[in-house]
This record gives sequence, structure tokens and C-alpha cells, in this order.
Amino acid sequence: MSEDKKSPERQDAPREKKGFFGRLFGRDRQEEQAEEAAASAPSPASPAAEEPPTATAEPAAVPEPPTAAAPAAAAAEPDAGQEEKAAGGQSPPASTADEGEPPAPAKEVDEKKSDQAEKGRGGLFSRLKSGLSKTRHRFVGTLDNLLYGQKKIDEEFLEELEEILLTSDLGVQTSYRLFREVEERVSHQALEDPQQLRLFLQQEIRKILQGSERPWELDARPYVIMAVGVNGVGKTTTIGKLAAIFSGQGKKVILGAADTFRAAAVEQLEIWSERAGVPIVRQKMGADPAAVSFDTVQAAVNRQLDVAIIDTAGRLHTKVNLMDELKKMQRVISKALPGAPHEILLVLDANTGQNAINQARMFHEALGVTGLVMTKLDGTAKGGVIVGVCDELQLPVRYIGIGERLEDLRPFKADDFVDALFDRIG
Ligand SMILES: Nc1nc2c(ncn2[C@@H]2O[C@H](COP(=O)(O)OP(=O)(O)OP(=O)(O)O)[C@@H](O)[C@H]2O)c(=O)[nH]1
Ligand SMILES: [Mg+2]
Repeated sequence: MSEDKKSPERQDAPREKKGFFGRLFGRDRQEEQAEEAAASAPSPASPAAEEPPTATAEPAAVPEPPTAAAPAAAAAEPDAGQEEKAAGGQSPPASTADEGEPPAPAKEVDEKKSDQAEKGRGGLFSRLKSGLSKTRHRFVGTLDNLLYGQKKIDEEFLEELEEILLTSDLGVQTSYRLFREVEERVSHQALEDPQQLRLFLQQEIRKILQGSERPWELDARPYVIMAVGVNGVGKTTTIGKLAAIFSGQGKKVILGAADTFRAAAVEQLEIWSERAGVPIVRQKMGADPAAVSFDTVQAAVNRQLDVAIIDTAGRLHTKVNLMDELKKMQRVISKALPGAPHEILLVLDANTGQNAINQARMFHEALGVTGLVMTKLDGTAKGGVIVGVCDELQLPVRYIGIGERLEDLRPFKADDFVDALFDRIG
């Protein structure tokens, strides 16, 4: 921690921070409690108990056999209607020139620079920029206010910077690390100009995010993806969009409606399956999610499909029994196809701020998450949390969600993200 390096005047800062952290974590707990209350209301206590035993497609060797399984043949066939074009295209490579250039002093210069960036990247970048506008205002906007007219980096400036970093939702650990690095450079006179500091932070955040931009190779056939995450983060929507994207790339996709807690959840996935023109495996409400997963994978194998994507119920990471059920699904899937699931895709909602970091830790610990999707970056000022998640978890971010439209699920490009985030606010 940075306290040991501080001057006596700055010894007050930790006390302030304690109050600040108290508020921070208090808020997260409230959010968790609200989630818990919302989640516990509609879910039947034990879906498996409601399911009458029928002939099962599951091999006897499975340790915790699902109680029921409709045959894979019961899966709905592809619906030809309403197919949407997938937004599978990647953004053009982003410029990383920002860090090497002196910061533009005047607003006109900023706008010109921004216009040039637009031309190079087209409308996708501008959509990302507008999606990230709330986060940009909260973090970079506040930072720019601090930097405005500032000639030198002094104690007072550093204190304000520390506060900005901590309130930016980058995550406590990441904020402290970045702040310590700034302090270190300032104390060695390696960072003297406040404008250099903007470039330094931009560069550090870029490095963190670049570590999580890794190619997603679907290196098995069928490639089985199990989407997990707490209630309402956007799992089903993301699965639907992914189905359309993969299908648009010529891959044969099947969906598994293993969120059997709510009838509406199956219907929601069915609508997406129709839109994407891909089949879906489903059973009635309350069926064993592991059985649905098993059937989905078996159908993908039998029909020689490329990708199977399995939806799961919104789980509270604090409820161990629910996490156990996800583990059971994982085991059952591996019985249907050794090596599967190939991807445990954790969906996180940027609105949950730093709580997303806790969720990522818990899910990773329990299931071994292999990839992330960060949704709803458009409606929140807390999008900085993606930096904390990447820094602490070091997991690949596959896609980001910047809106409800199909094309708003975008492959994660660290350079585009950082450029959009640090774009000067006109
Ligand atoms: N603005 C915005 N809304 C999104 C995004 N992704 C998902 N949503 C919305 O978030 C809401 C919840 O999405 P779902 O896909 O139902 O979430 P879920 O995780 O499956 O929820 P449960 O099944 O209840 O656990 C829906 O209204 C989606 O349209 C996004 O990137 N931006
Ligand atoms: Mg859902």
C-alpha cells in the first residue's frame, strides 16, 4: 500500500479512504442483498424434485444422474424466419499513437483528432464511444478536470488523483497499484508534467486490457460453451447474440435451455433461436438443468454441429448449493463429450461495478472460468470495472455489450476500448 511512502500530512488520507471504502462496500452489499431477494422469490427450491422420472439419455456412470431427460430428438428444428444478420465483423485496428503524442491543448484540436480517428475506424468506433460516454465522463472527464490548467504534480494533486482512481470503479486493488506507480514515478522525477500523467494512465490501462484480448479459437467440434453468471446480467441475451454471430460465420449452432427455473427463460431463448435460425434443446420448466445440458451436447455430437451454447439460471455466487448445481452440469456435460465444456463463459454486468470483480472471483474459483463477456457498458458510469476484472482475473474478455441490439455485442478490442474511453470530451 502507498501509506508507507506518504508524508506526515498525507497520513490523513487512509482514514478518509476507510470511510470511502466503507461506503463503497456498503453499497455493494446492498446490491447483493437486493439481488438475493430478487433471485430467491421466483425460483422453486428444487427443480429436480418436480420432475417425474422418465427414460434418461444419461449414461449410468454419471455420478449425480439427472432425474429426467427428454430425448435429443425432441429438440426444435431450426426456424427459417426472422434471421438477423450477425455483427461478426471486427473493428479495424486501432491506433495506439495517443501515448506517443503530446496532449492536445485546445478543444478544436481534440475534435479534429477525434474526427480523424472516426474516419479510420468508421461508425463502430463512434458507437463504442457513445456507449462508453457515461464511464468516460465519470473517470476521464473527472481526471481532465483535475488536469486542466495544472502545472505541476504536488501533494494536493496526488490526493485528488487517488480519490478519482478509487471512485472510478477500476477496482480497489488496481486503483492502488496504478496510484503507487504514479507516486513512484513522481518521487523519482520521472513524471513531472500532469499531462504526461494522463498518457501514463492511458498506457497502463491499455496494457492491462491488452492482456485480456486473446483470440477465441473454437478448437473442438462441437465446441461446447456454458454461459454462467448471476441473475439478469445478460446471459440469455448474450447467448442469443452469439448464436447469431456464429451462425453468420457459417457455423452450425445449437442452444440448450438449461435455465429451467422459469418458463419465461426458455421462451426467451426460443425467441433468440428463431432469430438466429438455430435449433434449441429444451424441456419443461423445472426439469433437471444437467439433463438438458447432456441432451444438448449429445444432439450437437449426433448432428455433427460446430457449437453448442448452454444457458443456465441466474445464480447467486453466495449460494453454495446453486454453485454446486453448475458444477454438476459441468460434470454431466463432460460425460456427454469428454473435454467439454470447452468454455465456461462468465457474463458480468458492468452496472454492478466492483461487485463484478467479486462475482468473477467466486465463479472462477468454483468453475474455472475460461472467458468473460461484460454487458451493459452503455448504460453505466461504472464501466471502468472491466479494467479491475482484467487486472485481477487475467481472463480473456471475449465480447462486450454496449446495447440491446444484436450488433451491440462486440468482440473485445483493447485498443478501441481505451481510445474510446480516453477520447477527449468535447
Ligand atoms: N443496455 C443493455 N442491455 C443489455 C445488454 N445485454 C443485455 N441487456 C439486457 O439485460 C436484460 C437482462 O438480460 P437477460 O439476457 O435476460 O439476462 P440473464 O442473465 O439471462 O437473466 P436471468 O435469466 O434472469 O438470470 C435484458 O433486458 C437485456 O436486453 C447490454 O449490453 N446493454
Ligand atoms: Mg436468462
